[in-house]
Amino acid sequence: MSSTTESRPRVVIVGAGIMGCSLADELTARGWRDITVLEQGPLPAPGGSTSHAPGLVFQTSPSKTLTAFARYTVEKFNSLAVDGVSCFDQVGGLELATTAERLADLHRRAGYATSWGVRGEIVSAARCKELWPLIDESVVLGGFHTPDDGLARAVLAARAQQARATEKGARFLDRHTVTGIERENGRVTAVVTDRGTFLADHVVSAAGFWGPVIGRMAGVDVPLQPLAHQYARTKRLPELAGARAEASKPILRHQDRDLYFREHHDRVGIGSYAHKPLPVDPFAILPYDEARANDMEMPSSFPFTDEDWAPSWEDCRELIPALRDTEIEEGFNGVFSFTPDGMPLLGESRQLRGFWLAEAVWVTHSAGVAKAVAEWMVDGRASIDLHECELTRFEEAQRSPSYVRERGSRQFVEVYDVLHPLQPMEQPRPLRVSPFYARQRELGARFLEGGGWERPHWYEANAPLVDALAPVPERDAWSARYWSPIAAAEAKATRERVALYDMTPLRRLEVTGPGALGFLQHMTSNNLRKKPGAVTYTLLLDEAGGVRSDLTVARLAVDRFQVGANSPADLDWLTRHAPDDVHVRDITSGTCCIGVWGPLARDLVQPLTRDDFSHEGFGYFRAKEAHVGHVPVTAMRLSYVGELGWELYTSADLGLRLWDTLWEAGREHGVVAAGRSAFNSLRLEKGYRAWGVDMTDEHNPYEAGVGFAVRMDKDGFVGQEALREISRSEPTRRLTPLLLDDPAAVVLGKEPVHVDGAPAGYVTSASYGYTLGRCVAYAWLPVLPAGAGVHIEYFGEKIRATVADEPLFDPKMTRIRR
Ligand code: FAD
Ligand code: THG
Repeated sequence: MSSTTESRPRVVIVGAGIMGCSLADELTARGWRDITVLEQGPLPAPGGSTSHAPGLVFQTSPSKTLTAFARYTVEKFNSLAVDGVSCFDQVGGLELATTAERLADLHRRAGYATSWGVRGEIVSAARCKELWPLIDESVVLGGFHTPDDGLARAVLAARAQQARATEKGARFLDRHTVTGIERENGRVTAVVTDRGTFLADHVVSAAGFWGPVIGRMAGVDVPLQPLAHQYARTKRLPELAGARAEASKPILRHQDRDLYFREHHDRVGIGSYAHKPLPVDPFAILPYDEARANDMEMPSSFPFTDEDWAPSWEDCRELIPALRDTEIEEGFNGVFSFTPDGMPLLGESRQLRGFWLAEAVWVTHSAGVAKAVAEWMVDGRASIDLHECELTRFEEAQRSPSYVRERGSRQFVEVYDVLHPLQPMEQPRPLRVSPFYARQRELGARFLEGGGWERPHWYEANAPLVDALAPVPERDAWSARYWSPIAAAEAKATRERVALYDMTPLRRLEVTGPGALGFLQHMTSNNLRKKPGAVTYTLLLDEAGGVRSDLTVARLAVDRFQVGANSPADLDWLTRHAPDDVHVRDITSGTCCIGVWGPLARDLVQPLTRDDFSHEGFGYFRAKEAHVGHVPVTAMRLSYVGELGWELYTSADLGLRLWDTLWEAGREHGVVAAGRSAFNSLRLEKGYRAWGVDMTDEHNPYEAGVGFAVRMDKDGFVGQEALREISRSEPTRRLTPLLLDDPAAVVLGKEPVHVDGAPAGYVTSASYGYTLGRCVAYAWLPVLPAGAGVHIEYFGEKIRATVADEPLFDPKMTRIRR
C-alpha cells in the first residue's frame, strides 16, 4: 500500500443488507470516505435475509459481547428514522415459561440481563396475560419481561444508514454481482463484478449466507451453514381489529415450543425453529436476474413447506386460542446463517490480508457488530472483547464442510433449548483425541469437548475414593449436571499425593529464528532475556494495554522458544507480527503433554530419569530436555493447579508410552488420573486466571491482577505506552476473589453480583474449592476491601459472599517451591 491509500484506504463492502449498510455508516463516521458497497440485488430490498427479517430484537444472551452488540443496535436504531418512521419500535420483549425447567432458566436469563446491563424482570402468569391478552395464561407459569427490547425495522434501518454513509462519501452500487476477488502477495487488491473491477485495500464480505461463495473467490474458509427457517403471518384477527400501530404488545417467545410471535397490525407473525433443519447450499442459490425481477422470489426466500409447519401450528393455537379461528395467510422458508458455535464470524482473514468478514450477524447485533468491525479496521482494535466472534477462533479441524454443516444444523435445533454452560455438542465426536485416549476410556473418563478435543472431566475409576472424603455438599439439580463428587476426590489426591492431567489440548507454539528473542520481547510484557532453560509467565497486550492473552514462554535454546498459549488467535496475532527472521509454528497437534502434579510428583518422576529433578537441580519455572523412561521429554516445572510438579511434553507417537511409564511408577504413590473439573477447582483456589473467561482485552493487567508480569523498565513492547498512562491512575474495578459464605452454596459463572443491594458486576469463573471447603468465585467489581459482603444472584436467589484476600490457597508458595 502506498502512504496515500494508507491514510485514505479504499474499502469495498460486498452486500448491502443490514450488515453492509451499518458498516458503511460506521466506517464513514470514523472518517473513512472511500467506501463502495456492491450489491447484486436491487436496493433498498436486495433480497438477502434482511429484506424480510421480522426484526425481533431480544437483547439478552449468555454472551456479554452479543448483549453489548444488541444494546448498541437498540440505542442506534432508536435514534434513526426514515420519513418520520423510527427504525425501532420499543414494544418490549416477553419470554414465556410453560415448564418448571424453563421458568428456572428465565431466572438465569434475568441474571445475564442484570450482569450485562439490560433491564428485565421475572413476572407472573397474570402479568404475562396483561402484556399479551391473547395468550391462554393457564398454560403459562411465568415470564421474563424486558421493556427495552422490541422490533427493528430492518430495511428502514438499512436505508437510514445507507443515507448517512452516502452523505459522508460512500457509494452504494446495486445490481453489481461480485464474481471474483483479486489478490497479490497474500493481500487483496480488487473486487471483480459483472460490471467492472473495483480496486480495494480492504474488502469486507457482508454477504450474509452467501459468505462461503465470496470466501471461495478469495480462497478463504467461511465456516457458516445457511438454513431455512419458517416464518408465517395469519389472516386478520378480529381480536386485533382497529390496531393502528404496527405492534403494541411485546415481542413474544414461547421457547418450550421453539416459537416466537410479533404483531403486524391486526395479524400475528410467527417464526418457528421447531421443524427439522433445512440446510441450503449457498452455491446453488440463483443470482438476482434483472430480466425476471418482477416474478422472481427473493433469493433468500423458499416456498413454505406446510408439512414442516403443521405441528407448530397446533402449538400456536394452544398458546393463543384466538388462532383456532383463523389460518395462515402467507409464509415462507427464509434463509439465514448458522455457525458451528452460534456466534458471528468477524475479522481479517489469516489466509488473505485485507479480506475481512462480517458474516452470520443477526439484525439484533448488526449495529454493534458494525461499530466493532469499523473500530477494528480504523483503529486496529475494537473497544469491546471480540474473542468469541473472531474468525480465527476455529481450529483447522473445525473448518471442514461436514463439521460446519453438522454443527450449524445443530445450532438451529438448539436455538431455544435450555443449555447448561458445560453442555457439549454431541456430534461430531470424538474428533480430536490425545494419545492417552484409550487409557482414559479404560479409566471411565467422562469427556466434555473443547476446541474439538475430548477432554476428561473426571474419571469414574476414582469413584471408590469418594468414600474417604468428608461429605461433599449436595448440589441443586442444575449445578449437579456435568459434575461429580469424584472431582473432589481427584482434587484431594492432587493436593495430598500425585495426579496425571492430560494437558494435550493446551496450545503450544514454537518460535524460532535469529530474531525470536527480540520479537517475543517486543510482543510481550515480561522480560524474556534469560538464559536457555528459563520459563517466564508473560502477557500479550494490545496497543491499548488490553490483555490479549497470557503465555508461558520457555527458552529452550538461544533461538528456540516454546510458548504455552490460549486460543488460535494467539497464533494469528504472533504470525501476523513476526518479522522474516522469525518462524512461528503451532505444534499442538503432533505433540502431547501430561501434567504430573502433587506433593509426591518428584518421588514419582525422579526414579524414572537420570536427569536431576531435585529442587536445586531443576528450579521452579525452569525447563529441561530430559528422558523419562524411554521417552524424550521437554519438562517444565510449573503448575496451573498450584502443586509441585512438571508439565512433560513429547511427540504424539510416544505419548502412550509416557502415560504408561508414569502410571506404572505412580502406583506405589497412589497416583490418579484427574480431569478438568478438579483442575478448574484447584486453579481457582490458587487464583490463576483463565484468559477469555476471567480477563480479556477489555481489561488491563493491573485490574486483572497480573500486573506482576509487566516489566515497565523493559525497552519497548506492545502496549507499554498505554500502560504508562494506566499505571498512574487508580483502578476503578478489579477482578475480585469471592468466597461464598454458605459452605454448601455454588455458583457457576456469569451471575450478577450485587453490592449494597444494587448490581455492581458479574462473576467470571467459579468452582467449588474442595481444599477450602467453600465455593470460589472471581468477579469484576468496583474496588472493595477484603471482608466486604456482597450478594451473588443465582436463579433469582441472593447468595452471600465475602471479598477474600488472594491467593486463597498457599500464598507463600511453600507447596510449589520446594
Ligand atoms: P443479508 O441481508 O443476506 O445481506 C447480504 C447481501 O449480500 C444480500 O443483499 C445479497 O444480495 C448480497 N450479496 C450476496 N452475494 C453477492 C455477490 N456475489 N455480489 C453482490 N452482492 C452479493 N434476525 C434478528 O435479529 N431478529 C429476527 O427476528 C430475525 N428473524 C429472521 C427471520 C427469518 C425468516 C430470516 C430469514 C432471518 C431472520 N433473522 C432475524 C436473521 C437476519 O435476518 C439476518 O441474520 C440478517 O438480516 C443478515 O444480514 P446481512 O446483512 O448479514 O445479510
Ligand atoms: N501451562 C503452560 N502454558 C500456559 C498455561 C499452562 N499458557 C496459557 C495459560 N496456561 C497461562 N496461564 C497461567 C497462569 C498462571 C501460571 C501459569 C500459566 C502460573 N503462575 C504463577 C503465579 O502466578 O504465581 C507463577 C508466575 C510467575 O512466576 O511469574 O504458574 O497451564 N505451559
